[in-house]
Amino acid sequence: MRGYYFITDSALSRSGNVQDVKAALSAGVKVVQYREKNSSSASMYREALELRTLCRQNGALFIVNDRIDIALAVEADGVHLGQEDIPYSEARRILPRSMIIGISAGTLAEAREAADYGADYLGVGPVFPTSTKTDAAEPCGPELIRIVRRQCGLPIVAIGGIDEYNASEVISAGADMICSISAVVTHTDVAARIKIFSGLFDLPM
Ligand code: 3NM
Repeated sequence: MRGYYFITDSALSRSGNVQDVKAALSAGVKVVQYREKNSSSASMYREALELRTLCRQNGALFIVNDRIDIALAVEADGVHLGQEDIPYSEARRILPRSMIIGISAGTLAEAREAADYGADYLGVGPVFPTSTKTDAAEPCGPELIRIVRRQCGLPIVAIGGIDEYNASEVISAGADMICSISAVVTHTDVAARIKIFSGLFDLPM
């Protein structure tokens, strides 16, 4: 799959996660990740259920960041796990085989390890400096995308500090999908912002 990978951020959002996801789906997004760091489990469950329904109605995959319990409860399509989250092997053991597991990698070693485990896709980043994720590692640059593209067979979602000015470079380096949280959800017209990024995939490389 190629295109824009949408991630929610209620702390940065102007209109809230539900409105943002509706806008993303209207812009043609086919993968939505629910990433919520500041809510109770009860409100996460309710919101995830609503988002999951919206995604299903629009033929988009619904992925939950970190929270395997919420993902299972709402029958999400998958989970996304960071290096500090529950290990891949445990997640694979708990989750139905059909559920997607994406793993964050900030180095080639992490990408190779995730590929060896059998992850379904890689989130590679932060590509550029970002203030959205407070504990983000050192930026890896588009060069890591290029290297991972050559050395691992997995789909790559590039993330971290990507904006409309540097996104083409990341796509040319081999990213299958790109995500840009702050450059999208801090704006009032989320759909229009996404279309800027998804339009870059149509350009000749
Ligand atoms: N994960 P922005 S960087 C959620 O490197 C997240 O794994 C990252 O936000 C990683 O597009 C990041 O605003 C934040 O820079 C991305």
